[in-house]
Amino acid sequence: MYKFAMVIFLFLTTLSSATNAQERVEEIVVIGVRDTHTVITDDTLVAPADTAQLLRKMPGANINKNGELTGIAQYRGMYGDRIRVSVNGAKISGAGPNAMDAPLHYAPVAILESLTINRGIASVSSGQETIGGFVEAQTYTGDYGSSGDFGFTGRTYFGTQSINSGSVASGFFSLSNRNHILRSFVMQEQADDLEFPGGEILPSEYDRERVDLGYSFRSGGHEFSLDFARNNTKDAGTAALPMDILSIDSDLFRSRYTWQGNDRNFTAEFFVSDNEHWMTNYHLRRPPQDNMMTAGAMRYRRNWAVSENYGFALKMEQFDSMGSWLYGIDQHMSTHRSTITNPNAAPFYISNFNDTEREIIGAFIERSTSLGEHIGLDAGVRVNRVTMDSEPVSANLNPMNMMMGMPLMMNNMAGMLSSRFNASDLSQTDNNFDWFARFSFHTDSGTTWYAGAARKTRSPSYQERYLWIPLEATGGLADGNTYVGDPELNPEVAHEIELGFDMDVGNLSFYPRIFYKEVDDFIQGTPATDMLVRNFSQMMASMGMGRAGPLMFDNVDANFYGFDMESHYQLSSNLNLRAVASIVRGERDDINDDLYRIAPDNIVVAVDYRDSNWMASLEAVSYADQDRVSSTNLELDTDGYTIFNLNGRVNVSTDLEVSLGVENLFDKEYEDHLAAYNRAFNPDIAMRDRMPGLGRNVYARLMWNF
Ligand SMILES: [Cu+2]
Repeated sequence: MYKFAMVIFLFLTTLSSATNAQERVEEIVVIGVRDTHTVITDDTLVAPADTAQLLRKMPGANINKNGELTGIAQYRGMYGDRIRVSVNGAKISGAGPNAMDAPLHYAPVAILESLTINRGIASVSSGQETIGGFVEAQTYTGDYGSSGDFGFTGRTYFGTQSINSGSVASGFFSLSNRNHILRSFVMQEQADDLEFPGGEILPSEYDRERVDLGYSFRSGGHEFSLDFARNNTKDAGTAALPMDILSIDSDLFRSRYTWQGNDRNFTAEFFVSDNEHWMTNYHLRRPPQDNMMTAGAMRYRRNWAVSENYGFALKMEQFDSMGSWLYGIDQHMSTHRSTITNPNAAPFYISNFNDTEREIIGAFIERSTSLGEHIGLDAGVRVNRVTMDSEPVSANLNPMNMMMGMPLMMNNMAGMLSSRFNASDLSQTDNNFDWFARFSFHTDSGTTWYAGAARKTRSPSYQERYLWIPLEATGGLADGNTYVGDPELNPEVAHEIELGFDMDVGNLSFYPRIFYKEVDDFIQGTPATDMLVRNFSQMMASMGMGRAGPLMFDNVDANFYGFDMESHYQLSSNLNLRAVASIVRGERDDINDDLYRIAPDNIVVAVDYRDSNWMASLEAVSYADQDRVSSTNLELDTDGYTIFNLNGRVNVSTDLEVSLGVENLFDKEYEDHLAAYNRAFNPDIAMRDRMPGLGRNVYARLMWNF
C-alpha cells in the first residue's frame, strides 16, 4: 500500500511541475449552510488525520485535543458525552475510559464523506441524549450504477504532511449496478512526532489501519445495507493524558433498512461494536523514574479496556398536507471494563471499571409543520429510560505482600474504598424527559428568523458514576486531576433558548445566533470531601502518582451563553470573503467560577478564489486570550494568537483532485487552549505546561476517482 502511495506521489510531483502555473497553493474549504439548521463540510482534502479537526471551521464548534487521533467534539462549550456524535447512525461508546477512541476516531478523514453539525438546538429525533448538540459523520459508501450492468469504480485518497512526516494511503473499491453496491475500503496511515516552533511534542506519533466491507441493495422504495469495519490503531501518542495508546482494535457492524412509500418513510437501523484497547505509561513516553519514595519500576502501568455497544432505532415519518410527523423508538447499550496492571509486578491490579452497564431506551414524537404562510414549527418530545449498573470492584496495590509501609497502607485504603463502593447502590435508573420547539419566520425580504427553546437531559456517564478509586479516568478531561465518581449522581437537565436569523441580501450572507442555556445538576468535579479519598490521593501524590486534592463528580448548577455566526460576502464572481466566529461563556451558577476547557473566542476570516478548475484560499485564524478559566480544575490561562493558512485545490481532470496547503504559514509559536497540558517527559515542554499549537505544516492530498 505504501509503495503505491509513493508511486502516486511521484506521479503527482511530475504532474505539478508540468503544470507550473499551478505551483501557487490552492484551496478546498467547502463549508456552507446547506439548509437552515445544519452546517456541513465535505472537505476531506485537508491536513489532519483527525476528522474532529474539521469542527474548528464550523460556527460554535471546536475540538478538545488529547492526541492526534483523539479529538473530542466541543460545541457551544459542551463536549464529550454531552455531544451526540453519530457515525453512520451508530452511537459508539469507545473502549478508552479517557476517550482515546472518541467517536470520531471511527470516521477517519480518508473515508469521510461529510461531517454535519446541527446548528443550535438539536431535534429529539437526532439522538437520545443531545444536551450539547448533534454531530453526524457519514463515511463514503459508493454510488449505485445507472443500468443493470455491473461496473467497477472506486477512489483513492493519499496524503502526506511535513509536520510529522505523516502519510495516509487508502483505496475505496466498489462493484455496482442500479440495484447493488458491493464495496470495500482499506486505509493505512502513520506519522512521527509533531513539530512545534520550540521542539517536538512527545509522544505524538500514530499508526492506524482500517478495512471496511459493505453491501447495499435497493429495489423499488426499499433499500437495505450491511457494513463491517475493522479499525486497528497501533502506537499513538496522547501526551495530554497519563498514558499512550498501544492498541485500539475495533469491529464495527451496522445494518440499515429504509422504505420510502408515497406518504411515509420507514427506517430501521441496528449497530454493534466491540472495542479492545491497551495503553501504557512506558512504551512511547519516558517510563517512570526512580524517586525518593518508590522505584520507577513500581509505577509502570498498563491498562486493558474494552467496550461493547449495541443499539437500534426504528423511525417512521408520515407526511400530510401540513408537514410531517416523525416518531420512533431507540435503544443503546454499552458495557465497559477496564483493568490496570503493572508489567513489573504481576499481582498488582486495579479493577477500574468492572462490567459497567449503561442502557438507554427512548421514544419520541416530532412534528414539522407550517403555521400559516410564513411560520414554520418543528417540535418534539422524547422520554428516555436510563439504567446503569456495575459489578463489584477490587484491587491489589501490595503486589510484594509487604507487611508494612506505603503499599500495605494504600492497599488497605483501596480495600476500604472498594468495599464501600460495592456496598453502595450501584444499580441506578433515571427517567428523563426532553422537548424542543423551533419556530422559523420567513420575512418578505428573504430573511428567515429562528427562535428555539428546549429542555434536554443527560444521565451520568459510567466514569461519573462508577469511578471508585481516585484516578484520571474521566472521559478525556485531561485537566491533570484525579477524580472519584458517585453512583447517586442526578441526570443533568438543561433549559435552552436560541435566537438568530439567516439573511441573504445581494452579495452578503449573514447567519448569526445567540443562545443561553441553564443547566441544573450539571456534572462537574468539585473538591472531594471524603477523607479516605483525600488521604489516598495524598499518598499517591507523595509517591509521584497524580496530584493531591482529588475532585469528585458532583451535581452543580451552570450556564452557557454566547454568540456564533457564519457569513459570506461575494467580492466578485471569483472572490469570496468568509468569516466564522464563535463566542461562548460557561459559568458555574452555585459559586463564582468559570467552567473548564471552554474554547476561547475565535474567528476565522478567509478569502477564497475560485476558478473553473482550481481554487485558492488564504485564512486568518484568530484566538483571543482565555482568562475565564476554572479555578476548581486548576486551569491555566492562555494567550491569544493569530495564524495564517494558505491552501488550494486543482481539479487536474474530472477524476483527479490535488490539494496543497500550508498551515501556520509564519511558524507562529502559541498555546492551544483546548489541547490541555503536557504529561509526558519532554526536554522542550515542562511537565503540566500548556500544550503548544503546531508549527508550520506543508501538506498535499490527492483524490483520484476511477
Ligand atoms: Cu486509553
